[in-house]
Amino acid sequence: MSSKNPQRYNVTTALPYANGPVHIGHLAGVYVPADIYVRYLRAKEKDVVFIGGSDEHGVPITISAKNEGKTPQQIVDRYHSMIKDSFEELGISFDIYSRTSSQLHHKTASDFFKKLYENNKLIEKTEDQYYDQEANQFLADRYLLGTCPQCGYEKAYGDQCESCGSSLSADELINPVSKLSGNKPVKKSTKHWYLPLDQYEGWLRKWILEEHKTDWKSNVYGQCKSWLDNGLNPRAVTRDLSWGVKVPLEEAKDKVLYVWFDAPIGYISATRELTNDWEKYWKDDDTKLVHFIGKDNIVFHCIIFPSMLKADGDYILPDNVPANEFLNLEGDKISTSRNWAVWLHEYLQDFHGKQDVLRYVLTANAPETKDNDFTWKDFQARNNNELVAIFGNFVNRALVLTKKYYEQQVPTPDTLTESDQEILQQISTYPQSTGEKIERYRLREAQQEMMKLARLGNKYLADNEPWKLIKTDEQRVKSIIYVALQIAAQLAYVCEPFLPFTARKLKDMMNLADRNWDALTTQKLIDPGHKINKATHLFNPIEDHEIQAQYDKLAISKAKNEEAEQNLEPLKEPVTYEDFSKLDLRVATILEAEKVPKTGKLLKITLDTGIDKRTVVAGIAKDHKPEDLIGQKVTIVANLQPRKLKGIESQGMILMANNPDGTLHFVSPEEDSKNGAQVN
Ligand code: B3M
Ligand code: ZN
Repeated sequence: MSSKNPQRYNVTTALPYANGPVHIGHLAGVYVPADIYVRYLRAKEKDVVFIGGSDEHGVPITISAKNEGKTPQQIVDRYHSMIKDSFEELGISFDIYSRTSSQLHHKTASDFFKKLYENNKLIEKTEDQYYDQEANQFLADRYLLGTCPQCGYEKAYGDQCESCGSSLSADELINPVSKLSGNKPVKKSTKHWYLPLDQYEGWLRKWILEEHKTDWKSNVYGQCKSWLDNGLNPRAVTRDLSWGVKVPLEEAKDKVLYVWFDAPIGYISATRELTNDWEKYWKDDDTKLVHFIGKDNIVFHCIIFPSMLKADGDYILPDNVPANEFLNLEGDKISTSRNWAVWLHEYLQDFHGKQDVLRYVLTANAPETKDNDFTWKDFQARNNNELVAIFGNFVNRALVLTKKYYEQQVPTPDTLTESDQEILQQISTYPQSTGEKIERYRLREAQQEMMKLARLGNKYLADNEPWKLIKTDEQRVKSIIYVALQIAAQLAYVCEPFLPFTARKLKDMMNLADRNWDALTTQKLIDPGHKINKATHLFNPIEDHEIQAQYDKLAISKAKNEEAEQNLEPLKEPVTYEDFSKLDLRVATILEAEKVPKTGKLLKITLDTGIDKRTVVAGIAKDHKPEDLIGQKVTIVANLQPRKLKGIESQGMILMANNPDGTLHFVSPEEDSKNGAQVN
């Protein structure tokens, strides 16, 4: 366990796949919270490295490349620079934003693998795996499509069914086909290397379920506990792919490291690229290692990567992994494929100069303990009613009145009333009350604390109305403006982790030097006579038409998605009459139907085919109740090879029309058709 008073910090952020731009979900989940945390540490002059970079391997990238007719390198080059530039413009202040296609990363990752291999920390297994003879390629994960054994969904992947969410292994898929050629794959033996996670189960239970029971977020702890309670299995760390980090073994020349093995090592290679002193950030117990990620990456950062580090033996382990939940958009899941997102690079164009507004709204709605929602209406309201009307209004009044009454100099206060003293005392507590929340990764609460300071200032001026009092009690106004400027100065420092662009502007306007966060616990941040500069507006109202433009954009995506859902499946390749004539299509009638237990979609159906009575299993339960089917005339493929579905032998297939909206309808012959009649 790393020390309670760390000498230095190593803060990493999930490496986004470089096969598309980043969106507000990524920012709210990972990058804005991480940046707040790091900026706070830097304000305390801590030794911190802030690590980011692009994840450039993995099947998603090769599929994007294939779809676009580009090479994987061209895909990652395009998106790596787009992502890097947009993070920079939003003020995500990485010390380095690296990439896993770099040579240094390939060396670091293959050396990491080699050390585990040489220290016998890996197990080898030769197994039969699916292989596409036409594409001349093994079919890993997303390259395989087939029927889900759990729910009958016919486009499940080799590693996961997106319909019922089950995680699958390729061998469980029914009737698998290659996504590359559409052909039925063959089995071919291949050797892979596995990390024996099961051997780390005892240690992980102690490290997570005991040592981190109280300091890790409940959503993280809970997911780890369920993974451990389900038992861990050896996990393949190599793949039969060409795009990735080559496995450094003579016998594995045509294999690469599994992307989730190499990607977390990207944090280490990026640190190596940043500083020769990298080892003190990865191998010294006086370093506090924190991984900022989204909830879908918890198992990789809390179970798999720590087991890799443990197996190596020289590395420290993460002190915390404050994973956030997901952010939705206008009540719907953010989706890259359905273009249902607010893309960071587009936001920066549409709302130029309003980086802090997005940071503020995403932090105010941060999905820290549960999924949350972003709406453009809320975005506009928070800008106009909080940033403009409270934060900006207060600062503008304080600075404009200082110019108007005291030629931009901080006045010497007259006697301070009790409430003035009370206010000055309160101001001095905000750095600590805000900092405590940041250190516990409660960034939404921390930002609310910062805004309490702005509300305090706004209320102080509204209650004291110096613009009226100036006519009757000039001495009193000096005290009021003096106190107001102390609040504004404190706000300039305390808002920096959240609103870095605003903090810079406000410090410039108030002519403030940088200060260590711990030196902010004072009742006097600026002295009488201190010269301030000209005030400008920190925030501007967002108009309805700007928001409407965003809703119009989303409406186009929505329309396109609905249209896409109407779109029919593209025609398959032409077949000869001979091919067709091999099918024996017949009229049949349903005699009985019942649900197959523990599946969402399967029905067991007894048919009268005119030739025989037989059982067929069909994935139609979502659209058809068994009791409604008795007597239904159907068309079947009567000579389909029988196959087992959930332990039941299915002797044929009932033809269904698969509507674009996903509903299934019978292809029924006319009522007076006879059972057994051939369909040509
Ligand atoms: N590339 C991004 C994701 O799963 C994945 C993170 C890697 S962090 C080492 O969204
Ligand atoms: Zn399924």
